[in-house]
Amino acid sequence: MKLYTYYRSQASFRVRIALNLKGIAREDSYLHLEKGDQFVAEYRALNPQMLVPTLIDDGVELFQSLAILEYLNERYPQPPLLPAEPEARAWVRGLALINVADSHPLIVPRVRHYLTDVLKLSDAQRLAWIQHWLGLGLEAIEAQLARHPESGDFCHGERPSIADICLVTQVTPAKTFDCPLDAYPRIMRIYDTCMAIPAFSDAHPTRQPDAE
Ligand SMILES: N[C@@H](CCC(=O)N[C@@H](CS)C(=O)NCC(=O)O)C(=O)O
Repeated sequence: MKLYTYYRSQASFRVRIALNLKGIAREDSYLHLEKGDQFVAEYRALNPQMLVPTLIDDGVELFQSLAILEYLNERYPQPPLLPAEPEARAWVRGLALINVADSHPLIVPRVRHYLTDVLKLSDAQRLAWIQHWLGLGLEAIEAQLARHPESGDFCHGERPSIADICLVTQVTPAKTFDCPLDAYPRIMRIYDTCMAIPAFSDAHPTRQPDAE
């Protein structure tokens, strides 16, 4: 498998975790998003949205991290990244989407650049934007965990799922952008449990060969 990735990309981080959990080896191809590698014609032909990650499996081009996680889970079922029961699967997917669909899209590089370059926000205003949207996502995840009896060391049950992968990619930028985290004890317990697992810690941005 070949993964087009950038060390700081949270969407790439999700896919790196899933591949590690499944024990699938990969070759990484590094794109430097701040230098515009995603816009070169060769990559655009592969991923017209010009975003990372892209995963190539047996000639199949896969895009959008959550779709890639679902693909990996269907194609390589062990260990499972979703619970068995439909209700629990829906809950896990819902929790993941708080990060993937509602929080992370508001803080990606292209949005941050638009805030600064087009709307001329100051650094302080831009940071307030990032902290605001990350904070709302954290609040929602913490509230869902509080009312979910099956949450504990992981979001659901006794093993990591897609929800845990996406919880980790909510917390990591929150740490980078100095969001207060004291109000989220459930999230931080799960984050610490996950980061003690090599499949998660080896996938962390700081552990990638292209990290700066
Ligand atoms: N929803 C997409 C998000 C992909 C995405 O926005 N990736 C970011 C890095 S995390 C990117 O490539 N950004 C380039 C840019 O914003 O110009 C996914 O989950 O794969």
